Formats: sequence, C-alpha cells, structure tokens
Amino acid sequence: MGECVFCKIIRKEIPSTIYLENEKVIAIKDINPAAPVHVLIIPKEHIENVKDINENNGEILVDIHLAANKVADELGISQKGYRLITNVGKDAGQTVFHLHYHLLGGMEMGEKII
Ligand code: D5M
Repeated sequence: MGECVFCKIIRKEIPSTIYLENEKVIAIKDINPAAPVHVLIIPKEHIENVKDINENNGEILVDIHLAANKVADELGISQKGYRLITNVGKDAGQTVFHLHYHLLGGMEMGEKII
C-alpha cells in the first residue's frame, strides 16, 4: 500500500490537480489525458478494483458516482454526455491497482478511446 501512487496522491505526497475531495473520495486530473476532460474518481480506501467490491464496502460506489455527477456538472459536460469507465485487471489495461473510474468528456467519442 505504501507504494500505491493513488494512496500517495490521497496523502498529498504526490501533487495532483484536485477537482473534488471529501471524506470518501478524491477526483483528480489524469496525468495522461485521453479526452479534453479526463478526471479520475478514486476512493480513499485502498481497494484493488471492482472484483474486491463486496457487501461490506460496496457503498463506496455510490460515493464515486455522486462525485462523478458533481464533477461532470462543474466541468460542464453533463448535458452533452460523458463516459465513466473502470478497468478491472491486467487484460482490461489496468495499470494502477487502486480502484478508480475514468470520467471522460468534452468531445464526441468514437468506438474506443481508452
Ligand atoms: O488508469 C490509470 C490512470 O492513472 C492512467 O490514465 C494514468 C493515471 N495516472 C497515473 N499516475 C498518475 C498521477 N501521478 N497523477 C494523475 N494520474 C495518474 P488504468 O485504468 O489503471 O490504466
């Protein structure tokens, strides 16, 4: 856990552009944006990915979606639409093994951007 880049961002040991932060989640600008708006919604609790969501920790998904709604509104992409994507495991392309959702918007998206 000590080496997890998102845990370090949450502890402010690594700088990031923060759009929203509350007790449960943080929303930051992706360092390598794949769209004009590319925000990562990250729970503060270290959960590897969706496969580790269960009946004890699943409420975090509500907090993540509420944060995504709020950030999408604030960044002005709610009306035109956006994607909310989470990669689960190596074959999906997950590179940071701390649960996060990509909020992507600000452009018309084709078949595949991430
Ligand atoms: O997505 C992991 C994402 O995390 C990828 O889009 C880059 C982003 N990333 C990695 N390090 C940082 C820092 N330090 N700041 C902001 N964004 C970062 P995945 O779904 O695991 O492929």
